[in-house]
Amino acid sequence: MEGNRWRQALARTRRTAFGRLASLVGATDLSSAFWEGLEETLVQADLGIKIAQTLITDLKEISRAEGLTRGDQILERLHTLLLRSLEMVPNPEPEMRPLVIILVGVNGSGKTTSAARIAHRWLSSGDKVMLAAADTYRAAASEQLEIWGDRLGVEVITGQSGSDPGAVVYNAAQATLARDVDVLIVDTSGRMHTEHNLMAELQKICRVAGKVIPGAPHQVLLVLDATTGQNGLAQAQAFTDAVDVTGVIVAKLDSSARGGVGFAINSVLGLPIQYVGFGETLEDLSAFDAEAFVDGLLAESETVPRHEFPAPNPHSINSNS
Ligand SMILES: Nc1nc2c(ncn2[C@@H]2O[C@H](COP(=O)(O)OP(=O)(O)OP(=O)(O)O)[C@@H](O)[C@H]2O)c(=O)[nH]1
Ligand SMILES: [Mg+2]
Repeated sequence: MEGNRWRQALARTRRTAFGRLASLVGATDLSSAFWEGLEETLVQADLGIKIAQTLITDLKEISRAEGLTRGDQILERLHTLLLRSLEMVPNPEPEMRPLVIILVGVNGSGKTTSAARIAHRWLSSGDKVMLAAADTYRAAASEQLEIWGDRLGVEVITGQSGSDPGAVVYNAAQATLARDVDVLIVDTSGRMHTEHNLMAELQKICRVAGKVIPGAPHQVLLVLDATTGQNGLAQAQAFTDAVDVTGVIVAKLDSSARGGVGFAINSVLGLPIQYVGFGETLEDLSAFDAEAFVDGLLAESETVPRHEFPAPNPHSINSNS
């Protein structure tokens, strides 16, 4: 995804939180109001109190050590520190075939939509894809995935409503082998982090996949709803405890004013952000790009202070004088 799309995707977070930086930076000296305003901005973007405070402490230290006096200088350093905090790069896409990818997460986080978008990605790279509707709880869930399957031209393995999701995964894994499928993408039902039996069910789904296809699942992606911010992170922990999650999909970045939660994912969950979702179409999923992410958040606030605008060139042929 090019820079513009990232900026669009992050517009809400930028406007609600980081947009304030422009006026903060406009005020020249590094007063206590400046630092408070900066910390508030970071908290409002939902980076989490701990990260926000660490950033402020580090920035104050840097400004002392380097003798910085202007807001724009601090903003530059903030850019660097934010980028550095996104230390975990997305995992390289696994090369083995068949590849099994399982999507997990709380209710409504964006799993099914993400399953379709990931299918679209693999199709685009020339792989044969299959979808498994292991969400057998809601009758409408399989249907939703089948509609995506139709649109993508991809076979969807489903089960009876209320049936064992492990059985769906078993059938899908068998079908993957039988039909020489390259990538099997498993959509699971949403579950609350407190539902221990449903967490155990996820473990079973993973075990079943591994019994049919050795080494599977190769990717377990935890789908987080960016609009839930830090709250979503607290819930996510139960998933990383239950199964070997390999990475995070941050969905709904476009609807969120809490995109700053992205900065806490590495440190809190110990996981890389693999993809971000920024809309409802098949194209609206992108591999995570730390630089574009930080740029998208800070874009509009990187204004040149008034006194630094270049003086008009008196020799310019466009000069009015
Ligand atoms: N704006 C926006 N909407 C999204 C994004 N991803 C998902 N959605 C919407 O969020 C809603 C829920 O998405 P689903 O993919 O059905 O979520 P789910 O996790 O499968 O939900 P359950 O199966 O009920 O747990 C749908 O209306 C999606 O269109 C995104 O990146 N941006
Ligand atoms: Mg779903």
